[in-house]
Amino acid sequence: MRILLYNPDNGVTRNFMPHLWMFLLQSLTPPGHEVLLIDGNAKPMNEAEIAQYVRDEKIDLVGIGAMTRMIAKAYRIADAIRATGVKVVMGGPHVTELADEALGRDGGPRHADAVALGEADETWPQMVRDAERGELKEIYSPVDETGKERKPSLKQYPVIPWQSIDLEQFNLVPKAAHGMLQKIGEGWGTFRIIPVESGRGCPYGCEFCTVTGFFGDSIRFRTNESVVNELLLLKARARKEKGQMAVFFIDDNFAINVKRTKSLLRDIIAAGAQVHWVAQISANLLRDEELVDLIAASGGKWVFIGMESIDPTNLKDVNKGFNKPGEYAEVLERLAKRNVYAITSFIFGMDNDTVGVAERTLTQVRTWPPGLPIFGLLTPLPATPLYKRLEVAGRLTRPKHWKEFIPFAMAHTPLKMTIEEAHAEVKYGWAHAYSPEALAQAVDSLDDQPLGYRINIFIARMCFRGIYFPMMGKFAWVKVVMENRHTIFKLVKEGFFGRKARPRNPDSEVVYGETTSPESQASA
Ligand code: B12
Ligand code: SF4
Repeated sequence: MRILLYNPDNGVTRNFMPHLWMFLLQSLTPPGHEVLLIDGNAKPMNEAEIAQYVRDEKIDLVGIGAMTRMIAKAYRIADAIRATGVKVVMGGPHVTELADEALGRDGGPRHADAVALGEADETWPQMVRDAERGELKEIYSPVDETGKERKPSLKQYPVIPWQSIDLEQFNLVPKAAHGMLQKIGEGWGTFRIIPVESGRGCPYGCEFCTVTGFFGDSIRFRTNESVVNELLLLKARARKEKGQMAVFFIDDNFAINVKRTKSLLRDIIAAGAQVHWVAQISANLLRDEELVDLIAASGGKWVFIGMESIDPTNLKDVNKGFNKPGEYAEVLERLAKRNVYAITSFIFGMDNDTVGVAERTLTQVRTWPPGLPIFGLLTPLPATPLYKRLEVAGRLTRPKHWKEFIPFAMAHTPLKMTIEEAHAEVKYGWAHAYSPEALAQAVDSLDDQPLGYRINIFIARMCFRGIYFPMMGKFAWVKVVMENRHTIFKLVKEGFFGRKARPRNPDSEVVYGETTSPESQASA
């Protein structure tokens, strides 16, 4: 069969990174089939275009995966494909929770011929075989012989053939600059961020999160060797095509077992498998100095921290009381000392939030080392404890919010402000954290650092701004460049003429003998 795996676009940004599930299922497809991949974020297509593609390419089976926020688009695409007579199977967190919706068993229209519940590592090969024989069942669940749910072990993780996969659609370097940039240093002709998982599961059970329910509270890890080999493969490919490759460890909490994470990072260093990487780690686990040393030494550049709120009452309300706002600054300093920076994520619209929460949060953020703050709204995702609590309390204003996805819009009423006030807080957060003044301040606060660091944080901030303020077209970029022309001019001037020597911050350490040349930092 010719199988197409498709991920719909998120309707807001072009994703900076492809989705792992597509590569994983491609690698797990039984031999004898050809699998094509399309990520709508990199290759946008409307319903008519995808239907035409399916006809032109003579596709026999389509697999679609989507988070809740893209499910409406996923259903529209599925409908267009099914209208051509080709079968559609769906998987991912949303349809796992609401399989009846996808299968039209809830009174609504049917969008999928079959649904994979939960992790599909073991059920996907069966789905392919059944589809080939024309015997597709409606639901595939990962269960053992006795019918009990079984979470796949990651000990026998498939080798994803990164050396040969067509990654053209995921190159972040504009085509026009490709040739020229290939010649710079070790080569910048391509720059890709690749998702790699080292483990699955998180036992913390935060109220708004689907992870504990979906992946389970028992954590599973790949072997160190399998992760190290994957990194070596990626490094080799980057070298071969004179480009750069960074890795996003997509584990929900990369350091959930600190001992094991340290052992993995040590093995990465020992094998010379360091690439620049980013990972999600909760603040409580970053108290460990040795862990942070190893993060820096193994190539860690950015850590995503779900801070959620600076208010302990809010944190307790959403079962995230293990976050201690009092230690946020210390954690961020610990990272910054090793030139590792943080993407700090905040949620507004929590039950103890009142008007002014954005400014109160920013007041704290401004005292921290420069990072990438992001702001969202508390969203009741299906089947989460949060959804159930709000449903029981009759507080859901849009119980099926995913049917008509609106970015940055609440689906329930917070307790101490209105929905409109919560929206205004998010807008305030983004507008003030990413204003030209804030960007200039972030660059200036790294005055004792090499130029590469400062350019790095500036570019990262410009890109992150696009999460809230869409920057899809060329004009949007021209506007942002114009607004930030003073900072850009300053950085360019420094690049050409240098600057007066400034004392290096004695607190800023370089550990494990890692060099900090501007080039070595620019891809983080
Ligand atoms: C990496 C990641 C991202 C990346 C983007 C995605 C990417 N390019 O990889 C970033 C950081 C940008 C991101 C952002 C967001 N994310 Co996110 N993200 C993840 C994360 C941590 C890993 C995803 C992953 O690769 N998992 C590993 C793979 C193997 O698992 P999987 O995708 O579920 O696939 C398996 C099965 O689901 C199934 N499957 C999946 N698709 C298909 C398709 C078919 C046909 C079949 C048969 C099977 C199948 O088979 C796979 C193998 O078992 C997950 C949490 C998690 N651990 O999954 C959250 C998660 C997916 N994100 C989530 C959310 C909410 C978001 C945000 C909306 C957060 C926010 N408020 O802004 C944003 C929005 C994204 C956007 N703008 O598009 C939620 C989604 C919940 C839901 N019901 O939709 C998750 C589950 C985390 C959570 N807190 O609950 N995210
Ligand atoms: S720590 Fe992160 S992944 Fe774990 S339950 Fe909480 S939000 Fe979800």
